[in-house]
Amino acid sequence: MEQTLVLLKPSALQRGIVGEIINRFEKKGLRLAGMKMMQLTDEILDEHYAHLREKSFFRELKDSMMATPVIACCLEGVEAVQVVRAMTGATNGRAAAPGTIRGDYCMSNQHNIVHASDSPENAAIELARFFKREEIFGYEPATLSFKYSSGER
Ligand code: IDP
Ligand code: MG
Repeated sequence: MEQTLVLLKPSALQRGIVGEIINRFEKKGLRLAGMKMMQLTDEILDEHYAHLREKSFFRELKDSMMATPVIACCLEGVEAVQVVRAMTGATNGRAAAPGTIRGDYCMSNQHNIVHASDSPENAAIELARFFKREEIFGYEPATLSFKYSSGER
């Protein structure tokens, strides 16, 4: 089954909505396979946001991601990457559809509550960046047969 990385950004911690956001993923039926609080560094953000290195907002983005610790989550499910991206919504909270996390909880292009991996390939790279192997847990959900038909699992 597919796994994806979600980071609850400092904007989520400062707003006190960490539980609400995680609750959405749990209710959807995604399995929480890993979760930890961590203080990000310049080095890890240089890697994580390498595609934005040339942008004028890069420094401010990195500073905003280090303003408090973040909560890193590994979520698992069938097609988890695209499911979580759909739940996350467009990058800019003002443009994100109501019903999505960014659409419901923020007004900003930068302070947009969550990071979510954008492809299975990047999810694997990002999970390895934020989690050690032993921090990802492989228990079987008791409700699995009620979440997916046998052909879907
Ligand atoms: P994504 O988070 O929706 O995948 P990316 O383009 O990968 O969007 O950008 C990573 C993060 O960089 C965004 O979540 C947001 O916090 C920040 N960001 C992206 N574009 C802008 C911008 O134009 N101004 C300020 N911050 C931005
Ligand atoms: Mg991205």
